[in-house]
Amino acid sequence: MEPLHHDTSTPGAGRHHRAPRSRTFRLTLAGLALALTGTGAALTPAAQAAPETTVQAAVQAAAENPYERGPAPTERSIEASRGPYSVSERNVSSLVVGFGGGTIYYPTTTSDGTFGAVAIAPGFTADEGSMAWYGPRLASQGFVVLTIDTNTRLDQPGQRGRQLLAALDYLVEDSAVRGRIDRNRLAVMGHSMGGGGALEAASDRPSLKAAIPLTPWNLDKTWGEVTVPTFIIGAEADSIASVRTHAEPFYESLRSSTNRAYMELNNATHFAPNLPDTQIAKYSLSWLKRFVDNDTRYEQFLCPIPRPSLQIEEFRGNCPHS
Ligand code: 9J3
Ligand code: ZN
Repeated sequence: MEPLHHDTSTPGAGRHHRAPRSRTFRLTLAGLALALTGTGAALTPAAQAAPETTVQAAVQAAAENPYERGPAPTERSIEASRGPYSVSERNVSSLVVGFGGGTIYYPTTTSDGTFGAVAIAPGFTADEGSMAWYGPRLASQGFVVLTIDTNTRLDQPGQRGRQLLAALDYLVEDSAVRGRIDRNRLAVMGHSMGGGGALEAASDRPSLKAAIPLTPWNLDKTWGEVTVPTFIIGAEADSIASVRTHAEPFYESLRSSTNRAYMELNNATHFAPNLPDTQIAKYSLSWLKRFVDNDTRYEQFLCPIPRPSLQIEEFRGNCPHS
């Protein structure tokens, strides 16, 4: 549907562009600092000034964003069906407490630091298989992903929200991959009642870094208490969770001071999020990278606000701000 009002920001407002920094550069920082410290003792204070300034600038740059993973993105890389990381999988037993089990998809390497993590819930009557495509798609770009089954397939959005949070707790506290995860960089996604659950989770746990409700369904229409950066995706032809009574009012109820965006898939149905979709993938990835990894290299895909296209009926949002 067409927006009642646009929330696009002034071009350039709140944007900050920085030159991309490569991972290799950061990995060599410690060595660089050590080398300079070692030789520094023999130098006069004047001679030290230049290299020390260089080191400080470099250390500051790394400290500004220690969470970047993978090479600088391109339109092609965010649309690709796989990113740069090889992906491994682990089953999570349905006997686990707090949610219904599921599958963890994670970057195989242990030589690239820790990763952010995202728990993903399915919709009413569905199981984790309906969300399986997000696992390797996002993990291969540098996230630990847990697609969950709910305790029962009839669980409502509030229950799905609590189960998403239990799944994140399990990931960072008990899972076999807990050592690979940065416990302070967590996100939730979900489809339909699972998307309604993602909103519930964001409302209940403001420390989350991102929420992405996909054709969300919820009886609660007002989410003004949410401060987690939230990207809502609706489908124009959704007759189960119509954008008029779900995705759009959910988005509009978010405060404009909250990082928020709304994308509506042109001509798409309620079940569009259950099959690989380039628009969902590229903008969800950009949202997770921008807000879970603080990776401003991905801001170019979110700001200026993407224009409508054959695939996108409309896009609303405020450009990412802190
Ligand atoms: O999770 C969903 O697909 C919710 C849509 C639904 O069936 O709601 C009706 C009660
Ligand atoms: Zn619309």
